[in-house]
Amino acid sequence: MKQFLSPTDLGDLHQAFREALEIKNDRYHYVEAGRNKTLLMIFFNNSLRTRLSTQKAAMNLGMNVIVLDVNQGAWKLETERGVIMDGDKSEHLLEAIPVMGCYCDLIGVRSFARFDNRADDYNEHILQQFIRYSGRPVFSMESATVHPLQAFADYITIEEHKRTQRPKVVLTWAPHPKALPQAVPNSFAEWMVAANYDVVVVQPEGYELDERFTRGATVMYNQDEALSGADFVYAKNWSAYREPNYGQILSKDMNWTITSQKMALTNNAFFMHCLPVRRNMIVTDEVIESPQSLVIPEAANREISATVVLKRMLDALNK
Ligand code: AN0
Ligand code: CP
Repeated sequence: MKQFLSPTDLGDLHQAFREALEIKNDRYHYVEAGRNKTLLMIFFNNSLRTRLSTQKAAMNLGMNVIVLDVNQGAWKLETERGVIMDGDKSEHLLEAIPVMGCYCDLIGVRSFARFDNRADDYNEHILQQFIRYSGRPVFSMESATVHPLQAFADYITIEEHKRTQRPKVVLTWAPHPKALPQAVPNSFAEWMVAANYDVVVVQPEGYELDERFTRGATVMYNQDEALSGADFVYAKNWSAYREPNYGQILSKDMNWTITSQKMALTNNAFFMHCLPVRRNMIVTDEVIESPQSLVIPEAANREISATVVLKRMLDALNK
């Protein structure tokens, strides 16, 4: 596996789930796979889970790890070609990327959508430059439009907890004070459809996601109706995708917060969120603290999804 952006990079998801369980039972089983190999993790944005779980995964595989927070300690990077660099940016990404590639074997990149220009974000302008110029296999640690390590961990979590073969999985928008990317909901919808679950995406008017990610899901606007009979409720905020409102907040309607009353509409559903979560905006204290809440098992599975992905990438390197 030379890159990791979407479920198709993994191939058969059932096989990937079996590998995940194998690693969960014996997480150091492949500790020789990464000997004398170096993972470079590059963060353009903050992170708690991705940073820790991906580093832990690399350590499970015996890798060396270098972490770079681009905005803390590195030179400020220009990302556009053709710019006269007379401002505060000392280095261009076009030199920085191949240099970074010299010191490692695999590269993980976190670079959120910037919301300046939808086409740049949806072309994965930053990540694609890493793929093109680093000379190394690259994986997304949440890039502009996708967060596959999260969606893979969510898929593992649902497989572990589902009570029927084909559960109803509802992805619902919820309110948040700041504009957030669509990466998490895009990947979640894409992976849940790929897993062949009964997938519903529900959001207020104007918050429809890119259809490339929701194709195969039922798109709805009435949250109560969507939640009816749900086996899993995945709450997440995102900003508008559609033009001319790309990246904007259109609603902060607190009627979309996941409460115990909302959960009572479901089939005793599990509650999920990728974290970090704002309590009593996205979800009430009561729901997130309830026995139905899977937020911690999901986070724990980030180590597992990352171990499977890094192992696959190491296998490709060692071939
Ligand atoms: C980010 C987002 O919504 O994409 C990261 C989630 C994993 N969340 C925030 O910035 C709060
Ligand atoms: N869920 C997730 O990716 O969290 P972080 O932003 O803390 O890495």
